[in-house]
Amino acid sequence: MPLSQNCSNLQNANHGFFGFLKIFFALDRKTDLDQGLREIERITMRSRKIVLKMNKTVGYIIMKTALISGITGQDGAYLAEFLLQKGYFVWGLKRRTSLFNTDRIDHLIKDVHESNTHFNFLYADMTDSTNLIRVIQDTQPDEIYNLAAQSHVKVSFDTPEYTANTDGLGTLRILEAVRLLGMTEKTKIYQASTSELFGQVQEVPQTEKTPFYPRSPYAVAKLYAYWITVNYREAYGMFACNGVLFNHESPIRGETFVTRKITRGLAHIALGLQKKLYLGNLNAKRDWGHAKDFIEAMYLVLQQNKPDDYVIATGITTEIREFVRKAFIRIGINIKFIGNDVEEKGIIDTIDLNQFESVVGVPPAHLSIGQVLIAVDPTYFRPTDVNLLIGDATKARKQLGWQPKYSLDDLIDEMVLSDLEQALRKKYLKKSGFIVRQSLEE
Ligand code: NAP
Ligand code: G4F
Repeated sequence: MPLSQNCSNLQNANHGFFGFLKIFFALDRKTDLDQGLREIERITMRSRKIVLKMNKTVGYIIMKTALISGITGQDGAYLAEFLLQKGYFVWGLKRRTSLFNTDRIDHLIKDVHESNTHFNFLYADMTDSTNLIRVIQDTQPDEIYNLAAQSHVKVSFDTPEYTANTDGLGTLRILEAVRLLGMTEKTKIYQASTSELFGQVQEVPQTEKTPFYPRSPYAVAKLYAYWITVNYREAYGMFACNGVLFNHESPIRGETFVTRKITRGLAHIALGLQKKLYLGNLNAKRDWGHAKDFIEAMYLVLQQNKPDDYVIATGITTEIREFVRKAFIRIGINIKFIGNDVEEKGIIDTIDLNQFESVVGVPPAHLSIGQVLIAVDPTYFRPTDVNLLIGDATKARKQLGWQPKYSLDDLIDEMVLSDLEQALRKKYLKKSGFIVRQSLEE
Protein backbone atom coordinates (compact mmCIF):
# COMPACT_ATOMS: atom_id res chain seq x y z
CA MET A 1 0.00 0.00 0.00
CA PRO A 2 1.48 3.40 -0.93
CA LEU A 3 2.47 5.52 1.98
CA SER A 4 0.17 8.42 1.04
CA GLN A 5 -2.77 6.04 1.32
CA ASN A 6 -1.50 4.91 4.69
CA CYS A 7 -1.49 8.52 5.74
CA SER A 8 -5.08 9.06 4.78
CA ASN A 9 -5.94 5.90 6.69
CA LEU A 10 -4.06 7.32 9.58
CA GLN A 11 -5.97 10.54 9.54
CA ASN A 12 -9.32 8.80 9.25
CA ALA A 13 -8.66 6.14 11.81
CA ASN A 14 -10.73 6.08 14.98
CA HIS A 15 -9.22 7.21 18.23
CA GLY A 16 -8.59 4.59 20.88
CA PHE A 17 -6.52 1.47 21.12
CA PHE A 18 -8.18 -0.41 18.28
CA GLY A 19 -7.92 2.68 16.14
CA PHE A 20 -4.18 2.80 16.86
CA LEU A 21 -3.80 -0.87 16.08
CA LYS A 22 -5.59 -0.35 12.79
CA ILE A 23 -3.11 2.39 11.98
CA PHE A 24 -0.22 0.13 12.87
CA PHE A 25 -1.34 -2.77 10.76
CA ALA A 26 -2.41 -0.51 7.89
CA LEU A 27 1.26 0.17 7.22
CA ASP A 28 2.84 -1.88 4.51
CA ARG A 29 4.81 -4.46 6.45
CA LYS A 30 7.75 -3.98 4.10
CA THR A 31 7.87 -0.26 4.80
CA ASP A 32 10.55 0.61 7.22
CA LEU A 33 8.62 2.03 10.18
CA ASP A 34 11.04 4.81 11.00
CA GLN A 35 11.23 5.93 7.40
CA GLY A 36 7.45 5.80 7.26
CA LEU A 37 7.10 7.87 10.38
CA ARG A 38 9.47 10.48 9.03
CA GLU A 39 7.58 10.59 5.76
CA ILE A 40 4.26 10.97 7.53
CA GLU A 41 5.65 13.67 9.69
CA ARG A 42 6.60 15.71 6.68
CA ILE A 43 3.10 15.62 5.24
CA THR A 44 1.05 17.62 7.74
CA MET A 45 1.32 19.11 11.17
CA ARG A 46 -1.56 16.90 12.23
CA SER A 47 0.41 13.85 11.28
CA ARG A 48 3.01 14.71 13.90
CA LYS A 49 0.42 14.02 16.54
CA ILE A 50 -0.34 10.73 14.87
CA VAL A 51 3.33 9.83 14.75
CA LEU A 52 3.42 10.22 18.48
CA LYS A 53 0.30 8.12 18.87
CA MET A 54 1.65 5.48 16.54
CA ASN A 55 4.88 5.44 18.37
CA LYS A 56 2.93 4.77 21.51
CA THR A 57 0.88 2.17 19.66
CA VAL A 58 3.95 0.26 18.61
CA GLY A 59 5.05 0.42 22.21
CA TYR A 60 1.59 -0.54 23.46
CA ILE A 61 2.18 -4.11 22.53
CA ILE A 62 5.19 -4.30 24.79
CA MET A 63 4.78 -1.51 27.29
CA LYS A 64 2.20 -0.02 29.62
CA THR A 65 1.02 3.54 29.20
CA ALA A 66 0.85 5.90 32.14
CA LEU A 67 -0.78 9.31 32.19
CA ILE A 68 0.53 11.66 34.87
CA SER A 69 -1.28 14.89 35.73
CA GLY A 70 0.99 17.40 37.48
CA ILE A 71 3.99 16.28 35.43
CA THR A 72 5.86 19.55 36.03
CA GLY A 73 5.64 19.17 39.82
CA GLN A 74 8.06 17.48 42.20
CA ASP A 75 6.30 14.10 42.28
CA GLY A 76 5.33 14.13 38.61
CA ALA A 77 8.98 14.54 37.65
CA TYR A 78 10.27 11.72 39.85
CA LEU A 79 7.41 9.42 38.92
CA ALA A 80 7.90 10.00 35.19
CA GLU A 81 11.58 9.13 35.51
CA PHE A 82 10.76 6.03 37.56
CA LEU A 83 8.09 4.75 35.14
CA LEU A 84 10.27 5.39 32.10
CA GLN A 85 12.96 3.25 33.71
CA LYS A 86 10.34 0.55 34.17
CA GLY A 87 9.65 0.65 30.43
CA TYR A 88 6.38 2.60 30.46
CA PHE A 89 5.24 5.02 27.83
CA VAL A 90 4.55 8.18 29.82
CA TRP A 91 2.19 10.98 28.88
CA GLY A 92 2.45 14.07 31.05
CA LEU A 93 -0.37 16.57 31.40
CA LYS A 94 0.86 20.09 31.50
CA ARG A 95 -1.11 23.30 31.81
CA ARG A 96 -0.28 26.32 29.77
CA THR A 97 2.14 28.71 31.46
CA SER A 98 3.48 32.02 30.22
CA LEU A 99 7.09 30.95 30.91
CA PHE A 100 8.81 27.59 30.54
CA ASN A 101 8.25 25.50 33.68
CA THR A 102 9.61 22.12 32.69
CA ASP A 103 12.93 22.43 34.55
CA ARG A 104 12.24 19.32 36.59
CA ILE A 105 11.68 17.12 33.56
CA ASP A 106 13.82 18.69 30.87
CA HIS A 107 16.39 15.91 31.28
CA LEU A 108 13.70 13.36 30.32
CA ILE A 109 12.56 15.16 27.21
CA LYS A 110 13.97 13.89 23.99
CA ASP A 111 13.30 15.74 20.80
CA VAL A 112 9.68 14.92 19.95
CA HIS A 113 10.79 14.48 16.38
CA GLU A 114 12.70 11.38 17.40
CA SER A 115 10.62 8.33 16.73
CA ASN A 116 11.70 6.38 19.81
CA THR A 117 10.60 8.88 22.42
CA HIS A 118 8.62 7.30 25.26
CA PHE A 119 7.72 10.49 27.02
CA ASN A 120 5.50 13.26 25.87
CA PHE A 121 3.25 16.09 26.98
CA LEU A 122 -0.29 17.06 26.29
CA TYR A 123 -1.83 20.31 27.41
CA ALA A 124 -4.60 19.92 29.95
CA ASP A 125 -6.01 21.72 32.93
CA MET A 126 -7.75 20.06 35.85
CA THR A 127 -10.53 22.63 35.66
CA ASP A 128 -11.54 21.63 32.13
CA SER A 129 -13.50 18.38 31.78
CA THR A 130 -13.54 18.40 28.01
CA ASN A 131 -9.80 18.36 27.60
CA LEU A 132 -9.40 15.70 30.29
CA ILE A 133 -11.85 13.49 28.42
CA ARG A 134 -9.97 14.11 25.20
CA VAL A 135 -6.51 13.34 26.55
CA ILE A 136 -7.69 10.18 28.26
CA GLN A 137 -9.41 9.10 25.06
CA ASP A 138 -6.33 9.89 22.97
CA THR A 139 -3.78 8.27 25.24
CA GLN A 140 -5.75 5.23 26.43
CA PRO A 141 -3.73 4.92 29.65
CA ASP A 142 -3.40 1.73 31.66
CA GLU A 143 -2.61 3.82 34.73
CA ILE A 144 -3.49 7.39 35.60
CA TYR A 145 -1.58 9.10 38.38
CA ASN A 146 -3.58 12.17 39.39
CA LEU A 147 -0.93 14.37 40.95
CA ALA A 148 -2.05 17.78 39.68
CA ALA A 149 -3.14 20.12 42.42
CA GLN A 150 -2.88 23.59 43.84
CA SER A 151 -0.77 21.94 46.52
CA HIS A 152 0.18 24.84 48.79
CA VAL A 153 -1.83 24.82 52.01
CA LYS A 154 -1.28 28.49 52.87
CA VAL A 155 -2.16 29.58 49.31
CA SER A 156 -5.40 27.59 49.53
CA PHE A 157 -6.68 30.11 52.09
CA ASP A 158 -6.18 32.82 49.46
CA THR A 159 -7.61 30.80 46.55
CA PRO A 160 -10.16 28.46 48.16
CA GLU A 161 -12.54 28.20 45.21
CA TYR A 162 -9.79 27.54 42.68
CA THR A 163 -8.24 24.98 45.02
CA ALA A 164 -11.61 23.21 45.40
CA ASN A 165 -12.09 23.22 41.66
CA THR A 166 -8.64 21.85 40.82
CA ASP A 167 -8.00 19.51 43.75
CA GLY A 168 -11.55 18.36 44.47
CA LEU A 169 -13.56 18.54 41.25
CA GLY A 170 -10.44 17.86 39.16
CA THR A 171 -10.32 14.36 40.63
CA LEU A 172 -14.01 13.83 39.85
CA ARG A 173 -13.36 14.93 36.26
CA ILE A 174 -10.70 12.26 35.80
CA LEU A 175 -12.81 9.50 37.36
CA GLU A 176 -15.84 10.50 35.36
CA ALA A 177 -13.86 10.71 32.11
CA VAL A 178 -12.63 7.15 32.58
CA ARG A 179 -16.17 5.99 33.33
CA LEU A 180 -17.81 7.85 30.42
CA LEU A 181 -15.19 6.53 28.01
CA GLY A 182 -15.98 2.96 29.06
CA MET A 183 -12.43 2.45 30.36
CA THR A 184 -13.24 1.32 33.89
CA GLU A 185 -11.93 -2.20 33.23
CA LYS A 186 -8.75 -0.98 31.59
CA THR A 187 -7.56 2.07 33.50
CA LYS A 188 -6.29 2.11 37.08
CA ILE A 189 -6.31 5.45 38.91
CA TYR A 190 -4.01 6.68 41.65
CA GLN A 191 -5.26 9.69 43.61
CA ALA A 192 -2.68 11.85 45.41
CA SER A 193 -4.31 12.08 48.81
CA THR A 194 -2.61 13.69 51.74
CA SER A 195 -1.87 13.53 55.44
CA GLU A 196 -3.41 17.02 55.61
CA LEU A 197 -6.71 15.11 55.73
CA PHE A 198 -5.88 14.19 59.35
CA GLY A 199 -5.44 17.89 60.18
CA GLN A 200 -6.35 18.31 63.82
CA VAL A 201 -5.24 14.79 64.50
CA GLN A 202 -7.71 12.51 66.24
CA GLU A 203 -5.14 9.80 66.90
CA VAL A 204 -1.33 9.48 67.10
CA PRO A 205 0.13 8.03 64.91
CA GLN A 206 -2.29 8.27 61.98
CA THR A 207 -3.33 5.16 60.08
CA GLU A 208 -5.83 4.30 57.33
CA LYS A 209 -8.49 4.11 60.06
CA THR A 210 -7.84 7.48 61.73
CA PRO A 211 -10.82 9.85 61.28
CA PHE A 212 -10.19 12.91 59.13
CA TYR A 213 -10.34 16.51 60.43
CA PRO A 214 -9.17 18.82 57.59
CA ARG A 215 -7.90 22.26 58.58
CA SER A 216 -7.58 24.19 55.31
CA PRO A 217 -9.43 24.73 52.03
CA TYR A 218 -6.72 22.53 50.48
CA ALA A 219 -7.39 19.68 52.89
CA VAL A 220 -11.17 20.01 52.47
CA ALA A 221 -10.81 19.86 48.68
CA LYS A 222 -8.60 16.79 49.06
CA LEU A 223 -11.20 15.26 51.37
CA TYR A 224 -13.73 15.42 48.54
CA ALA A 225 -11.16 13.90 46.18
CA TYR A 226 -10.44 11.10 48.64
CA TRP A 227 -14.09 10.13 49.05
CA ILE A 228 -15.08 10.49 45.41
CA THR A 229 -12.22 8.09 44.60
CA VAL A 230 -13.56 5.60 47.16
CA ASN A 231 -17.09 6.12 45.86
CA TYR A 232 -16.19 5.44 42.22
CA ARG A 233 -14.35 2.31 43.30
CA GLU A 234 -17.39 1.06 45.22
CA ALA A 235 -20.08 2.27 42.82
CA TYR A 236 -18.50 1.32 39.50
CA GLY A 237 -15.91 -1.28 40.47
CA MET A 238 -13.10 0.97 39.30
CA PHE A 239 -9.49 0.30 40.24
CA ALA A 240 -9.19 3.67 41.98
CA CYS A 241 -6.90 4.08 44.98
CA ASN A 242 -5.82 6.75 47.44
CA GLY A 243 -2.24 7.10 48.55
CA VAL A 244 -2.46 9.12 51.77
CA LEU A 245 1.05 10.47 51.61
CA PHE A 246 2.75 12.34 54.42
CA ASN A 247 5.10 15.21 53.55
CA HIS A 248 7.83 14.27 51.12
CA GLU A 249 10.59 16.56 50.03
CA SER A 250 13.65 16.62 47.78
CA PRO A 251 16.09 18.99 46.09
CA ILE A 252 13.34 19.70 43.52
CA ARG A 253 10.66 20.49 46.13
CA GLY A 254 8.80 23.76 45.42
CA GLU A 255 10.79 26.67 46.87
CA THR A 256 7.98 27.92 49.12
CA PHE A 257 7.43 24.70 51.10
CA VAL A 258 9.14 25.01 54.44
CA THR A 259 11.96 22.45 53.99
CA ARG A 260 13.12 23.84 50.66
CA LYS A 261 12.69 27.38 51.90
CA ILE A 262 15.05 26.52 54.75
CA THR A 263 17.74 24.74 52.70
CA ARG A 264 17.60 27.40 50.01
CA GLY A 265 17.72 30.23 52.55
CA LEU A 266 20.61 28.50 54.31
CA ALA A 267 22.57 28.27 51.05
CA HIS A 268 21.99 31.94 50.28
CA ILE A 269 23.01 32.95 53.79
CA ALA A 270 26.12 30.75 53.69
CA LEU A 271 27.26 32.41 50.47
CA GLY A 272 26.37 35.95 51.53
CA LEU A 273 23.43 36.30 49.12
CA GLN A 274 20.82 36.75 51.87
CA LYS A 275 21.03 38.00 55.45
CA LYS A 276 18.11 36.35 57.23
CA LEU A 277 15.40 33.78 56.68
CA TYR A 278 11.82 34.57 57.72
CA LEU A 279 9.57 31.67 58.67
CA GLY A 280 6.10 31.18 60.17
CA ASN A 281 4.95 28.59 62.73
CA LEU A 282 8.11 26.97 64.10
CA ASN A 283 6.20 24.65 66.45
CA ALA A 284 4.61 22.48 63.78
CA LYS A 285 5.84 18.92 63.42
CA ARG A 286 5.92 16.95 60.20
CA ASP A 287 6.67 13.38 59.16
CA TRP A 288 9.08 14.11 56.31
CA GLY A 289 10.29 11.54 53.79
CA HIS A 290 12.11 11.66 50.47
CA ALA A 291 9.91 12.06 47.38
CA LYS A 292 11.89 9.34 45.57
CA ASP A 293 10.76 6.79 48.15
CA PHE A 294 7.18 8.03 48.05
CA ILE A 295 6.66 7.85 44.29
CA GLU A 296 7.65 4.18 44.42
CA ALA A 297 4.74 3.65 46.79
CA MET A 298 2.38 5.27 44.23
CA TYR A 299 3.49 2.74 41.65
CA LEU A 300 3.12 -0.19 44.06
CA VAL A 301 -0.42 0.89 44.98
CA LEU A 302 -1.48 0.34 41.36
CA GLN A 303 0.31 -3.01 40.99
CA GLN A 304 -1.84 -4.80 43.60
CA ASN A 305 -4.55 -7.32 42.77
CA LYS A 306 -7.21 -5.25 44.50
CA PRO A 307 -7.67 -1.48 44.73
CA ASP A 308 -7.22 -0.04 48.21
CA ASP A 309 -6.07 3.04 50.15
CA TYR A 310 -2.71 3.30 51.92
CA VAL A 311 -0.95 5.59 54.36
CA ILE A 312 2.63 6.29 53.26
CA ALA A 313 4.89 7.78 55.94
CA THR A 314 8.25 7.36 57.63
CA GLY A 315 6.84 7.15 61.18
CA ILE A 316 9.20 9.86 62.47
CA THR A 317 8.09 13.41 63.19
CA THR A 318 10.30 16.48 63.53
CA GLU A 319 9.65 20.08 64.53
CA ILE A 320 10.31 22.89 62.01
CA ARG A 321 12.83 24.35 64.49
CA GLU A 322 14.68 21.03 64.57
CA PHE A 323 14.75 20.86 60.77
CA VAL A 324 16.40 24.30 60.79
CA ARG A 325 19.00 23.14 63.34
CA LYS A 326 19.76 19.94 61.45
CA ALA A 327 20.19 21.78 58.16
CA PHE A 328 22.53 24.44 59.59
CA ILE A 329 24.58 21.84 61.48
CA ARG A 330 25.36 20.32 58.08
CA ILE A 331 27.37 23.49 57.29
CA GLY A 332 28.89 23.69 60.76
CA ILE A 333 26.55 26.35 62.18
CA ASN A 334 24.85 25.64 65.48
CA ILE A 335 21.59 27.60 65.71
CA LYS A 336 20.12 28.54 69.09
CA PHE A 337 16.51 29.70 69.34
CA ILE A 338 15.77 32.53 71.77
CA GLY A 339 12.59 34.51 72.55
CA ASN A 340 8.96 33.53 72.06
CA ASP A 341 6.22 33.71 69.46
CA VAL A 342 6.75 36.41 66.83
CA GLU A 343 9.82 37.62 68.73
CA GLU A 344 11.54 34.25 68.46
CA LYS A 345 14.90 34.31 66.70
CA GLY A 346 17.43 31.74 65.57
CA ILE A 347 20.94 33.00 66.27
CA ILE A 348 24.40 31.60 65.57
CA ASP A 349 25.56 29.84 68.74
CA THR A 350 28.78 28.32 67.42
CA ILE A 351 30.50 27.86 64.07
CA ASP A 352 32.68 24.89 63.17
CA LEU A 353 35.01 26.66 60.77
CA ASN A 354 36.41 23.48 59.23
CA GLN A 355 32.99 22.00 58.61
CA PHE A 356 31.72 25.26 57.12
CA GLU A 357 34.65 25.65 54.80
CA SER A 358 34.70 22.02 53.72
CA VAL A 359 30.98 22.05 52.79
CA VAL A 360 30.47 25.63 51.59
CA GLY A 361 33.90 26.06 50.00
CA VAL A 362 34.67 29.50 51.48
CA PRO A 363 35.24 30.69 55.07
CA PRO A 364 32.27 32.23 56.95
CA ALA A 365 33.88 35.67 57.03
CA HIS A 366 30.52 37.45 56.85
CA LEU A 367 29.00 35.51 59.78
CA SER A 368 29.51 36.00 63.52
CA ILE A 369 28.41 34.46 66.81
CA GLY A 370 25.08 35.89 68.01
CA GLN A 371 24.02 36.98 64.52
CA VAL A 372 20.31 36.49 63.83
CA LEU A 373 19.73 34.15 60.90
CA ILE A 374 16.11 33.10 61.52
CA ALA A 375 13.20 35.42 62.34
CA VAL A 376 9.45 34.97 62.47
CA ASP A 377 7.15 36.74 60.02
CA PRO A 378 3.44 36.32 60.88
CA THR A 379 2.64 36.59 57.16
CA TYR A 380 3.48 32.91 57.00
CA PHE A 381 1.04 31.91 59.75
CA ARG A 382 -2.09 30.11 58.57
CA PRO A 383 -5.58 30.89 59.90
CA THR A 384 -5.66 27.25 61.04
CA ASP A 385 -2.56 25.08 60.96
CA VAL A 386 -1.82 21.40 61.41
CA ASN A 387 0.46 21.08 64.38
CA LEU A 388 1.42 17.43 64.37
CA LEU A 389 1.61 14.75 61.73
CA ILE A 390 3.11 11.31 62.17
CA GLY A 391 2.04 8.36 60.10
CA ASP A 392 1.94 4.62 60.64
CA ALA A 393 2.60 2.89 57.31
CA THR A 394 2.33 -0.68 58.63
CA LYS A 395 -0.30 -1.59 56.03
CA ALA A 396 1.90 -0.36 53.17
CA ARG A 397 4.89 -2.17 54.61
CA LYS A 398 2.99 -5.44 54.87
CA GLN A 399 0.87 -5.33 51.71
CA LEU A 400 3.00 -3.31 49.31
CA GLY A 401 6.38 -4.34 50.71
CA TRP A 402 7.16 -0.61 50.82
CA GLN A 403 9.57 1.06 53.15
CA PRO A 404 11.58 4.25 52.89
CA LYS A 405 15.27 4.05 52.05
CA TYR A 406 16.19 7.64 52.91
CA SER A 407 16.52 8.97 56.47
CA LEU A 408 15.70 12.60 57.30
CA ASP A 409 19.45 13.29 57.60
CA ASP A 410 20.05 11.86 54.11
CA LEU A 411 17.26 14.05 52.78
CA ILE A 412 18.59 17.20 54.44
CA ASP A 413 22.09 16.42 53.23
CA GLU A 414 20.93 16.11 49.63
CA MET A 415 18.81 19.26 49.79
CA VAL A 416 21.52 21.38 51.43
CA LEU A 417 24.20 20.33 48.95
CA SER A 418 21.93 20.86 45.96
CA ASP A 419 20.88 24.32 47.13
CA LEU A 420 24.48 25.27 47.86
CA GLU A 421 25.38 24.37 44.29
CA GLN A 422 22.57 26.52 42.93
CA ALA A 423 23.46 29.43 45.21
CA LEU A 424 27.08 29.17 44.10
CA ARG A 425 25.98 29.58 40.48
CA LYS A 426 24.08 32.72 41.49
CA LYS A 427 27.10 34.00 43.33
CA TYR A 428 29.37 33.54 40.31
CA LEU A 429 26.85 35.34 38.12
CA LYS A 430 26.65 38.22 40.59
CA LYS A 431 30.43 38.37 40.87
CA SER A 432 30.72 38.52 37.10
CA GLY A 433 28.45 41.56 36.98
CA PHE A 434 25.19 39.88 35.96
CA ILE A 435 22.01 41.00 37.71
CA VAL A 436 20.75 38.36 40.15
CA ARG A 437 17.24 39.08 41.29
CA GLN A 438 15.64 38.12 44.57
CA SER A 439 12.44 36.07 44.36
CA LEU A 440 9.37 36.62 46.49
CA GLU A 441 9.60 34.80 49.82
CA GLU A 442 13.38 35.04 50.12
P1 NAP B 1 3.67 20.33 43.19
O1 NAP B 1 5.17 20.26 43.07
O2 NAP B 1 3.05 21.58 43.70
O3 NAP B 1 3.08 20.00 41.73
C1 NAP B 1 1.73 20.20 41.44
C2 NAP B 1 1.51 19.97 39.96
O4 NAP B 1 0.13 20.19 39.65
C3 NAP B 1 2.30 20.91 39.05
O5 NAP B 1 2.71 20.22 37.89
C4 NAP B 1 1.28 21.96 38.67
O6 NAP B 1 1.54 22.61 37.46
C5 NAP B 1 0.06 21.07 38.54
N1 NAP B 1 -1.21 21.82 38.57
C6 NAP B 1 -1.63 22.69 39.50
N2 NAP B 1 -2.84 23.17 39.18
C7 NAP B 1 -3.20 22.58 38.01
C8 NAP B 1 -4.31 22.67 37.15
N3 NAP B 1 -5.36 23.46 37.42
N4 NAP B 1 -4.33 21.92 36.03
C9 NAP B 1 -3.28 21.13 35.71
N5 NAP B 1 -2.19 21.01 36.48
C10 NAP B 1 -2.15 21.73 37.61
O7 NAP B 1 3.13 19.13 44.09
P2 NAP B 1 3.86 17.76 44.51
O8 NAP B 1 4.61 18.01 45.77
O9 NAP B 1 4.54 17.19 43.34
O10 NAP B 1 2.61 16.89 44.92
C11 NAP B 1 1.94 16.08 43.96
C12 NAP B 1 0.54 15.77 44.46
O11 NAP B 1 0.61 15.09 45.71
C13 NAP B 1 -0.33 16.98 44.70
O12 NAP B 1 -1.65 16.62 44.39
C14 NAP B 1 -0.22 17.23 46.20
O13 NAP B 1 -1.36 17.88 46.66
C15 NAP B 1 -0.13 15.80 46.70
N6 NAP B 1 0.63 15.59 47.94
C16 NAP B 1 1.89 16.08 48.07
C17 NAP B 1 2.61 15.81 49.22
C18 NAP B 1 4.01 16.32 49.39
O14 NAP B 1 4.48 16.31 50.54
N7 NAP B 1 4.71 16.68 48.34
C19 NAP B 1 2.04 15.03 50.24
C20 NAP B 1 0.75 14.53 50.04
C21 NAP B 1 0.06 14.81 48.89
P3 NAP B 1 2.47 23.94 37.40
O15 NAP B 1 3.90 23.44 37.42
O16 NAP B 1 2.06 24.55 36.12
O17 NAP B 1 2.15 24.76 38.60
O1 G4F C 1 6.06 22.86 54.02
P1 G4F C 1 4.65 23.21 54.24
O2 G4F C 1 4.10 24.35 53.46
O3 G4F C 1 3.83 21.89 54.01
P2 G4F C 1 2.36 21.43 54.46
O4 G4F C 1 1.50 22.57 54.81
O5 G4F C 1 2.54 20.38 55.51
O6 G4F C 1 1.80 20.80 53.12
C1 G4F C 1 2.60 19.94 52.31
O7 G4F C 1 2.47 18.60 52.77
C2 G4F C 1 1.14 18.06 52.65
C3 G4F C 1 1.18 16.64 53.20
O8 G4F C 1 0.93 16.67 54.59
C4 G4F C 1 0.72 18.10 51.22
F1 G4F C 1 -0.52 17.57 51.09
C5 G4F C 1 0.73 19.52 50.70
O9 G4F C 1 0.42 19.52 49.31
C6 G4F C 1 2.13 20.10 50.88
O10 G4F C 1 3.01 19.38 50.04
O11 G4F C 1 4.42 23.55 55.79
C7 G4F C 1 4.77 22.65 56.81
C8 G4F C 1 4.63 23.34 58.15
C9 G4F C 1 3.30 24.06 58.36
O12 G4F C 1 2.84 23.82 59.65
C10 G4F C 1 3.66 25.53 58.24
O13 G4F C 1 2.84 26.40 59.01
O14 G4F C 1 5.65 24.34 58.22
C11 G4F C 1 5.08 25.52 58.76
N1 G4F C 1 5.88 26.67 58.33
C12 G4F C 1 6.58 27.48 59.16
N2 G4F C 1 7.14 28.47 58.44
C13 G4F C 1 6.00 27.14 57.09
C14 G4F C 1 6.79 28.28 57.16
N3 G4F C 1 5.50 26.69 55.91
C15 G4F C 1 5.83 27.37 54.78
N4 G4F C 1 5.38 26.93 53.60
N5 G4F C 1 6.60 28.51 54.82
C16 G4F C 1 7.10 29.01 55.98
O15 G4F C 1 7.78 30.03 55.99
